[in-house]
Amino acid sequence: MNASIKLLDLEPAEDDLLGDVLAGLAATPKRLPSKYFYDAVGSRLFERICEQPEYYLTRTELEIMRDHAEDMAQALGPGVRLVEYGSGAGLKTRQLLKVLQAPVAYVPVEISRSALLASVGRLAEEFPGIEMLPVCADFTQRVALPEPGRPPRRTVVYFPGSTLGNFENAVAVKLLAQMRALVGSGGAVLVGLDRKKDPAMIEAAYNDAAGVTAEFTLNLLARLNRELDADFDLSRFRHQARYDAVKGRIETHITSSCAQSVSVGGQRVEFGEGEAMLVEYSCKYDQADVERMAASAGLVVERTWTDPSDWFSVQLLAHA
Ligand code: AVI
Repeated sequence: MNASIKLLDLEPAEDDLLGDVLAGLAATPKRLPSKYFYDAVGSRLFERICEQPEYYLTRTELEIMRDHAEDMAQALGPGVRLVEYGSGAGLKTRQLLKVLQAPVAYVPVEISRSALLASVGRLAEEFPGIEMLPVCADFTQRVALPEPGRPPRRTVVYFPGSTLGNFENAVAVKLLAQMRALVGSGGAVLVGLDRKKDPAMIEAAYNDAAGVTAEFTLNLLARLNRELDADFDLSRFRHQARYDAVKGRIETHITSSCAQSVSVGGQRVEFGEGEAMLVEYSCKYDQADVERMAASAGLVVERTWTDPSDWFSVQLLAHA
């Protein structure tokens, strides 16, 4: 590890894959946690999703960062301790770090130690003037922040990618409230959120023609075969992603094509023909939704940046 990188290891609890999966399969209706999509294969497939022509989210958020990062840096001001939820491997973080005014530290918070160290190592080379203080922790839990060499003027949590939209509303509000407490009264939260729009366009983003999203979804079952010695026959399950316009979210299911019995961790699980397991929500927000969600967490929207078509948004939230 680069000598200038100080890792704070909060030793997050290991995931209980078997326990979580058996609990989800015992529930009615069945469900599986979307966090388990991201093993090595799933993470590579997600990168490919981001390159699909139908998946407008990543491209559009990057466009917003390209066009408005300087304005965001101005709004954040000098001397920021920038905390990122996730490993910060992406271009969006680089665009922000490039333009921040004399930031005092960059603090990525990530549960995977290897992903964290790999990405922060690259960033340290690119930004030798910024103190790198990675924290190995589960950002859904309370996190203690490391103190930089220079005192920060304010702390800002950066949470790009509409990842907040993968949490149910109540959980998303809880996470925002935790971020509010973490940054303190002078701090802020900069969050990327996908917009509500033409349902056909949203559905296409989660049903790309090349079938990469379907492969990503079904990799969850392949992972259970690999890690829990399960015997899911992937050809007997299909990916289904539908937009619920009332709830404003994509609901992704894995649906059983026939009545079948599967062994998972030594237990038998029965599936009916057409039975669907919920595996992911991807929530979409109009500005009123963002304001409501922020208010429920004790925050207000200070600034909003969007692309010219208003497909995606980056929102600056501060203490109410
Ligand atoms: C990471 N997250 C914001 C993606 C999304 O759009 O909900 C995950 C994803 N699932 C299917 N495609 C992309």
